[in-house]
Amino acid sequence: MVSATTAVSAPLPDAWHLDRINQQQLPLDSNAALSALTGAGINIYIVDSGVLATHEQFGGRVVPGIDIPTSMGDSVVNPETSDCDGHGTHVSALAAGSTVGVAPQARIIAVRVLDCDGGGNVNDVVEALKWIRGHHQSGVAAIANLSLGVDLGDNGRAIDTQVAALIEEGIVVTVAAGNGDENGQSVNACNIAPGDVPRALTVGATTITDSMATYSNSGPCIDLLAPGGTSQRPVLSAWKTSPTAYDNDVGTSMASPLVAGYAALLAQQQPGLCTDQIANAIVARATPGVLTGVSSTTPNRLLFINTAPIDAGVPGQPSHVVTTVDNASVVASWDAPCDGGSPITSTTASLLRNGKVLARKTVAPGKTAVRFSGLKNNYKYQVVIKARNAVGEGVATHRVTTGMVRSLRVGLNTPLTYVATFGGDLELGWNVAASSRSICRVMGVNVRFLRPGTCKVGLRTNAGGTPVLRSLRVSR
Ligand SMILES: [Ca+2]
Ligand SMILES: [Ca+2]
Repeated sequence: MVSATTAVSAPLPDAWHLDRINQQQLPLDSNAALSALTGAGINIYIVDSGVLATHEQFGGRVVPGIDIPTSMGDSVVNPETSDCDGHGTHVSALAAGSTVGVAPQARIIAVRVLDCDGGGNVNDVVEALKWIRGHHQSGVAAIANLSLGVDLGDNGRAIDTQVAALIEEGIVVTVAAGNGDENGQSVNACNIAPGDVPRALTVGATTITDSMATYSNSGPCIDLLAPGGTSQRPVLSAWKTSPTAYDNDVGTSMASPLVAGYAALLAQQQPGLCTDQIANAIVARATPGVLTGVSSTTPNRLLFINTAPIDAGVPGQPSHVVTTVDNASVVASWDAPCDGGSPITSTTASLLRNGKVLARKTVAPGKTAVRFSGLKNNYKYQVVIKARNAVGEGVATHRVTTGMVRSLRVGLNTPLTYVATFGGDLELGWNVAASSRSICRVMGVNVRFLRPGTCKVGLRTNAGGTPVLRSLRVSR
C-alpha cells in the first residue's frame, strides 16, 4: 500500500468507509490512511443540495458554483449554494472532507439543484450541468459527482446528454447507481439517468461486511461498488446543522463521492490525464471478486485506492472551438485538450469546404488559434482541430462550420452568429470593447458596423468561461 500521510483524527474510527477502501481483503485493519496525494488543486463539482461551506471538514475549500433553486425562485438559501437539506454536505465531505473524505485537499464547487427536501427537477439539473461545462477550464482534469437520478422515462435522457457532454469536455463524472424502487428493491441501474451513461462511473453500494447492499441498484451499467452502508452500519460524514455536526447516512449517494475523491487524487498526480484514462484505471484497479450478494449481471468490483501512475495515452479532443469570419479569412481558436499524460507536441488545424481539405496549419504547443487567409467570400467553411503528443495523434474535433465569409463593411448589420460560431450547443455571448464602440455596436442579436476601423469583441459561452477576444476589420 502507498505511503500514509493523510491526517486522520476527528470522527475516526467510525470512518470504516475509508478503512475499507485502502485494503483489498477483510478484516478491517483500523487503518484508514489513503495516500500521500490529497486532491489539492483539483475541482470536484458536487451537483446536489448545496454545501455547508463553513463545516470543519472543508477548511475553506468550498467555492460557491451556481444555485439553481434560488435562481428559479423557490427554496431560497442564504448564502447561495448553502444546504438546507444536508445531503450535499454529507456527500461533499465523503469526496473531500479533511478526515472523512478521500481527497482531503480537493476543492468543492457547490452546484445546488436539490431543494430543502432533497428534491429537484430535470430542467434544473440540465441547466446546472451546462453551467459546469462553461465554467470548467478545458484540458484540466476535474470531477463531477451526481448522487442523484431520475427514471429514463421521466425525461432522463436530457440529463444523460449533458453528462455525456461533460465527459467529452474533460470532466470525470461519478454517479450514484440509485437505491432501488419505492419499496427499496434493487432495480437495473441502466434504467436510471444518468447512471446509464456508458462513460460515467456508476457506483453501487456495499456493506461493512462486503455484501452488495440490498437497496443498491444493479446490472451491467454498474462500473464498481463502494461503501454505502446499512442502517446497522451507516456512513458517517458532515451534516448541515453546524460546522461541527456529523450524521449517519446510507445509500449509493455515499458510495459515489468516494470514487469522485479517488479520481481527484489521480488527477492531482497527473493533471493532463484524459477522463477515460482516469475512469478506466479506477475500474481496472477495483478489487475483483470479494463481494457477496452480487447478481450475475453486476460486476463484482470494490473500490480500491491505488495511486500508481497511469500510462500516458494520446491527447483528447480540443474543445470550445470558436470560429470568426473576417474579410476573406477565418480565425479558429480552441481550448487545448487533456494531453493524455504526455505533453502536446503540436496541433493541426484543417480548413475544409464541401468535405475537401483546402489548407492545413500546424501550430506549436501553447498556441491555440490560427488564421486562414485568402478565402473566397460568400462561402462557408469547416474547421477540424487535432493535437498530437509523443504517444500519437489525438482525437479530432467534430467539423465546426464557420459563418459565411464576406467583407465586413460599414453599414452592415449582421447577426452575431453569422460572424462567430461556437462548436457546441452552448450559446455564445458577445460584448464590444469600449474602445471600439464608435466602430461597431452590438444591437440585440446583431452587430452593426458604423465606421471603418478595428472592431474588438469579446466572445464567451453564456455559461461563463474565459472570453475569446477577436478583432474584426471593418472596411468602407
Ligand atoms: Ca484499512
Ligand atoms: Ca460506466
